[in-house]
Amino acid sequence: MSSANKNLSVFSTDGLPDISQKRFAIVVAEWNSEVTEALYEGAYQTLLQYGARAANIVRANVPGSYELSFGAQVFAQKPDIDAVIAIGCVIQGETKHNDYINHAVAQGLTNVALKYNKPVIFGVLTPNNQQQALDRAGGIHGNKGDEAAITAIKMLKLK
Ligand code: RBF
Repeated sequence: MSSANKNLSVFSTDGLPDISQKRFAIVVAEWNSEVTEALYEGAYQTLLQYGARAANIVRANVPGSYELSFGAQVFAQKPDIDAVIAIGCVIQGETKHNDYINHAVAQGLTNVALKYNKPVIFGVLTPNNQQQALDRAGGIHGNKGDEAAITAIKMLKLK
């Protein structure tokens, strides 16, 4: 397993840009909310930690991860939004719903980023079970929400 024994929230933060004037949208799926709330907190606090202003961070909820693409598009098309972070958690079940949702949201978020020429970050966990999700939402493998925020900041530097 690629993430075994790694704290995924250890990342290089050298040379991050000034984001004090940047505006962020965080779109959060309500499914598996124990996980997605923890991811959101990680993303939100990390943006603040690296210089974003609270007034420049907007949040919107969508019912499930499948709806993240549309939610991301609503914000990406706004001229005053610089980057969008999509937060979700799709847990594998007995059927293949997770495959369909994961592929759709990955493709959908990519499409939104390319259409609006803005960073749209894939902060979606795709675990086999709840424990794997919790391990990556503030547990032994760090918080992927933190990483999503850092990724957004790094992508703004690229732009
Ligand atoms: N949404 C999630 O964000 N995470 C899930 O684990 C999840 N599991 C689902 C399982 C099934 C069988 C279905 C039908 C939907 C699931 N959804 C899940 C909701 C999905 O993202 C979306 O909100 C709904 O399909 C409505 O478009």
